[in-house]
Amino acid sequence: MKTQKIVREAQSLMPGGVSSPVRAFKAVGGDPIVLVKGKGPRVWDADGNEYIDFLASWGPLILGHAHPKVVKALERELKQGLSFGLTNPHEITLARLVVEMIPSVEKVRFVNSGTEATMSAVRLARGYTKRKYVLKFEGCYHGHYDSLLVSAGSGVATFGIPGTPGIPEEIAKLTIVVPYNDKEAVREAFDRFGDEIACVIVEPVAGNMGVVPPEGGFLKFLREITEDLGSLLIFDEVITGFRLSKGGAQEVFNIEPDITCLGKILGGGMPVGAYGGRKEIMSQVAPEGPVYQAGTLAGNPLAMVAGAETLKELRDKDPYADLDKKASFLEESLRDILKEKGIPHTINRVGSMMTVFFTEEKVKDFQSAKRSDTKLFAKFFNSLLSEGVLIPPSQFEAWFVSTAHEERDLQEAVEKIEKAVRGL
Ligand code: KE4
Repeated sequence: MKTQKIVREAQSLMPGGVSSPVRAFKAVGGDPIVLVKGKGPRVWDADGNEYIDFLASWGPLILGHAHPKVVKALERELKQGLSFGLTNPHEITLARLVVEMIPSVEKVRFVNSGTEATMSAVRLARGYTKRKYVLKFEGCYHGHYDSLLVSAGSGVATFGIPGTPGIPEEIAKLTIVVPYNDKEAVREAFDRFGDEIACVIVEPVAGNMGVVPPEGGFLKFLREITEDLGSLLIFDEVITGFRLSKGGAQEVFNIEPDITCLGKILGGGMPVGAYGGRKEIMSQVAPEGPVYQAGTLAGNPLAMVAGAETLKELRDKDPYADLDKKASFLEESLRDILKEKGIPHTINRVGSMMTVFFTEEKVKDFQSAKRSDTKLFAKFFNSLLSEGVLIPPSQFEAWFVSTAHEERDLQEAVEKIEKAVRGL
């Protein structure tokens, strides 16, 4: 088996044999697969097995794998060189698309990952407000920046504790962690720390505890309380940006954050992150202002070109109603299959991102998500994999439907899911 050989060699050269922990399949057991090719809605592993893909590289591939327009644009640009380290025209093309599509963004800075985007946004918020506390939500993941890799402390609205070794508690203490969708807890945090909170950072639709939508005016509440108390509202739209609409979650929910973080789809599969907002805030970013942030490969021409082709396709084709229809078919079919088999479950879906939880209760925050049967999820994942369907190897992630998933692909996926569930 080529895969096993590759995995063994990888494990001898890289921690856990991976470039990112979740790829080691620890949450679902068994050997990870190694992917070598993607085309449209499908991927192939090192042993030639084919999968209908709902991982979509964790979200970027809303147009499917190797979209012809993206590949052609990269081939053209490649011949011009790979990187210059000075401004290139493609940065301006992508910046103009971001400003045109994301309602709250007047100016944008490109970085190389979602983590860099959220890290820089928090530093900007602290620099702009001259305050030090950050408020985040349990179960929301914003990349591996120290101040955001913080778990909830004991009791509600208290100081955070390090989410991993290597983060000094002095840093974790500057982050307050409260439950998602819990307005009372947010109010309590502001009662305690109000005029010292630099920013509230939130996934406007959570994707990292599995999909959990905002409830009962949660986002409007965050917008109002931050406005009233002089904190900045940061929308981490690394997943939802260009996923839920051309203007991301902020367009769907009609809420304008102060800073928006972007990534994933923004690069169309190439490494790109960004943060942006009103000119008045972004003018604080070096060299225009004093808040420092930099990056050797930021604005890389190849990455800019891949992102621009992707966003142009989304802007011009506006596929969101169709994506919603396709994902609704997948959701309803999955629901019927699990009901038929008598398996307790709940499915959360917003547009073309969804998660099935094996629990009967409503999943509205991380605690309820964690009460789902993750052992059954692991069996479900591996059963699907052996039938040729690839979903994220973790209960606390989102499935993604792309424009490349045609009806026949979804029908085939449903048949495979039906077979996989029969075997549970
Ligand atoms: P990156 O640094 O991985 O590009 O982005 C960090 C990040 C920021 N904000 C949100 C809402 C995110 O979802 C992410 C990264 N997402 C995870 C999975 N949901 C990436 C997969 C991985 O860690 O390997």
